[in-house]
Amino acid sequence: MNQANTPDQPKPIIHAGVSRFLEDVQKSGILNYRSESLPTWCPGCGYYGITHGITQALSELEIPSHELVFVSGIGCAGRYPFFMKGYGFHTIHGRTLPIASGIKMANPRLRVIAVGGDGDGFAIGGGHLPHAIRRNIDLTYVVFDNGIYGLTKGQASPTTPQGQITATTPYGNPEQPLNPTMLGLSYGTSFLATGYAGLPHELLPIFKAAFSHRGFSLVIITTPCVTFDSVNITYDRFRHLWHPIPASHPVSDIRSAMMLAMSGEHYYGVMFSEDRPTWDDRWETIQRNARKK
Ligand SMILES: Cc1ncc(C[n+]2csc(CCOP(=O)(O)OP(=O)(O)O)c2C)c(N)n1
Ligand code: SF4
Repeated sequence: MNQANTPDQPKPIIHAGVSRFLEDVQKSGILNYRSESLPTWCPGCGYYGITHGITQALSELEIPSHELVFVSGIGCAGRYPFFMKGYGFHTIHGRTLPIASGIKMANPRLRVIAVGGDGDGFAIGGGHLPHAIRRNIDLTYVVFDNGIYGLTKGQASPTTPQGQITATTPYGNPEQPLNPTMLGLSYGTSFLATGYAGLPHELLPIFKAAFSHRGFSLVIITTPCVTFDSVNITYDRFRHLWHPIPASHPVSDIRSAMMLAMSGEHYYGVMFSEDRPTWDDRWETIQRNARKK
């Protein structure tokens, strides 16, 4: 029997609170930035919180989805472009930033958002970060930092703490982890913000600031991998560890930003921001000078 011939099925009962929540989600406009494909991430993965923050910011800034390009490498985070409305490019492992840079250089009118895991960005792709930063290409790079390789089932990554037991370090990780925030600041990024996926509402101002910044904006979001990490970045452990960046922090002062980055505390917010010519600005100047000769 096909569906058209089946007798009317009873409608599912939706609790009034849930129904109100669904209405609010519809009204918020965030679904305008989500594709038809539902995310395949594990229930409870921090990536849902990050997606909420990004879509909220895009919606509040009223960025049309046809101007957006989401670029990713490989990993659970790499699946991101499938779940978003806009152009998408799921590239190869670690090559997120060269592809994203090329897209922006070829069509500066596009808004390019590159995303990837800590493995994609700091291990195999680690050599590309300083160059995207020093060019100050006008794009946003969001690192979903869960301190582990999620897609390949829980191997140690460049941000796994020393001593942590993982699939590749059964007797404890012998290596010292990177400090991604210090890395971005010392390479000279013109914008750096940090956040925590377990505080999704706090991500809204962070992404709004990043998407509004002219130049390279690096956003590092700490996020739980609920399937392969039960000891380090867990909702229980991180619940009370996060503080907003103090309002008195001078955001264009690199030394103060570095002090925050080295403090060992978990801060969320915009840590550093400075207006500088972008790659496009310099390219225009070169073209003008070349025409004069
Ligand atoms: C050249 C290459 N080397 C290794 C892999 C296997 N691989 C796929 S994803 C991945 C790491 C994923 O970890 P991360 O980037 O942190 O993203 P997550 O899955 O945690 O979101 C690795 C090693 C690959 N696909 N290609
Ligand atoms: S394996 Fe980890 S990072 Fe990947 S979807 Fe599941 S919880 Fe998220």
